[in-house]
Amino acid sequence: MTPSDTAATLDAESTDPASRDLTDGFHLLIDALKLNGVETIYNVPGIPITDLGRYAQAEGLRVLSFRHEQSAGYAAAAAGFLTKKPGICMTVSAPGFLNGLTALAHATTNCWPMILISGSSEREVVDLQQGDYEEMDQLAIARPHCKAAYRILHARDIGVGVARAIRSALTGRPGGVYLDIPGALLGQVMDEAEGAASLIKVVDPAPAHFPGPDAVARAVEVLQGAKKPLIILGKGAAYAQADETVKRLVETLGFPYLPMSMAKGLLPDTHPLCASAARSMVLKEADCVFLIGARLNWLLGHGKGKQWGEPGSKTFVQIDIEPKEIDSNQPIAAPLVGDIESCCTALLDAIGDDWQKPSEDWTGGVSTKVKGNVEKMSSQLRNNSNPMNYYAALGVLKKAIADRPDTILANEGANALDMTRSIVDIHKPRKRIDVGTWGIMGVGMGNAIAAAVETGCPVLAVEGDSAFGFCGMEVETICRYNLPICIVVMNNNGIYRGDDVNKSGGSDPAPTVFVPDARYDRMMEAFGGHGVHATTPDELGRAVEEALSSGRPTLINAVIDPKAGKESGNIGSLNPQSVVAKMREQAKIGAA
Ligand code: ADP
Ligand code: TZD
Ligand code: MG
Repeated sequence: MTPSDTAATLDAESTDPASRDLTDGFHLLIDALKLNGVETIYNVPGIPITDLGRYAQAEGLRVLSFRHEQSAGYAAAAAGFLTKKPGICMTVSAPGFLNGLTALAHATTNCWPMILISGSSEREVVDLQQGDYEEMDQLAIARPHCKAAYRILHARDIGVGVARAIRSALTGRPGGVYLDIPGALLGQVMDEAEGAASLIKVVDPAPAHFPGPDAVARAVEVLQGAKKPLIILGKGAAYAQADETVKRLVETLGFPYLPMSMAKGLLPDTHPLCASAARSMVLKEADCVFLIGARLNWLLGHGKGKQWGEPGSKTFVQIDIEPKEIDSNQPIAAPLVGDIESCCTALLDAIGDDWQKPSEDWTGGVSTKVKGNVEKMSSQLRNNSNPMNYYAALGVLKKAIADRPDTILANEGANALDMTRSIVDIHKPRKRIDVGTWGIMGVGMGNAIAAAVETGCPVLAVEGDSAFGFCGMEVETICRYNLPICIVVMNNNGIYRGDDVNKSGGSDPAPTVFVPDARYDRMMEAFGGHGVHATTPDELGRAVEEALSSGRPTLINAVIDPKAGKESGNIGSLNPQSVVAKMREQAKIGAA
């Protein structure tokens, strides 16, 4: 501890509100967060925020300490998605701040509300670059990676700073906000009554945005004109918590729909209009695509290319709260700029009793395709291959989630992600949380912890062995807080596959390969949780059932055939090597 840090740290007696007529930066910050409904802080302690965590806990906030800021930040981001309130992550300066910054950028990219609060060195020293302990111009570094960034220099401004952070995170398109807290701010004192009067309770931070009547009429006309319409539900629709209205709209329109990864369960994946199992067919054949809280970004091939059929064959309708999203990739014939609830309600009000659902030719054709593909898949899931492939293991996990539909599925990896997404049905809204817009590894434990903490529901975390490695130390956090999380590590000995070889013939393993037959279950045992080594679907099924019914922290090391995975999972076409291979193939054909 530095001398200035000691000076800034107040006597522990000051946690007793009755004995105070002065308040300080620590307590004003805590009071401002509490006044705005914050209940949980995800953090890693250290100078200058150690006492902030202690005082926050003393004042009734739940303060969860992680082993690495990145996981604490991912948990805060996930909390934002699940609760529609900003998740709060708290870190120390420079390195702790940078560790949390990836999560802040991830939250912003995913349009989730989150606030990263980082302690920082004094501005005077930072700006003259005089070499303070963990010195860094954090505000400048954070700014390009988030929606807004603020620094508070005076205790009397804490109320305004927190209010601005909360409103910025939530209003319009949600995102990450950075709040810079110099250590000296926390130690500032002021009159308690004046301090209390300076706090702001944010009123209506995410006001309803109604689409104009012209926009609604235009959208109804385009949708009614479609012969082969398709809805794509995105995680913006899941975030919006307009579940009943979205369901009513989809069913009233009678359009087949495709849920994006985290929109799965908004309507159950087993719903008669769900077209997930006919994805290629509907993307190719639809003449009108109605995007509800989904962007035409890389995850949808930017709305063009082979998977989308003939160029120019589609008309797009889009609901989004962010006006600049419209026309970002494809021309949008009928934009509805507003929040999901208001836009869907306006559409429902505008489509009269004379609404014509699409023809049976289209919807019947889609459901026949779905049924055929679901049947094909179910025979693949009933296999007892030894070692297990992804189908064998996931058939069991699909049943576990169907039996307990309140379980939240956290998921990451490459094959472990793509196969789980396509095999495991989700039955309720916001019950799946994964790698998001960036396809980022290492979010699994933060996502799982936030899911358990924020909802109280059991969590099943399906993790590639590589993905788990980015955040695995958080099993200690899970055990420490005794969270109802069952982790299944799909252990195929490596990234994508575990059977690659070093082509130089040298003794180093190939770059994508890990220690073979590692026992991840023992990591959980090291901290008092339950570890299971599962080599068959039966063993896996029993262990998952026991974990979900007991709520005991559990890690199941599921042994997967090292040859079972595909390079890069479903996104091999994004690998530059696939372009080189195609060019070589064409050159060979040309030469022959
Ligand atoms: P996915 O990856 O599931 O396709 P995206 O993250 O690409 O979803 O898109 C989510 C979209 O939802 C973003 O463009 C965001 O602006 C929008 N959005 C977020 N919240 C709301 C809301 N309450 N109302 C309308 N649109 C929203
Ligand atoms: N680093 C980060 C932060 N995000 C990434 N997406 C990657 C690296 C690259 N990457 C992927 O895109 S998937 C993956 C990596 C390292 C791991 C895949 O291996 P896995 O899953 O064991 O998690 P499977 O089942 O073996 O495919
Ligand atoms: Mg793997």
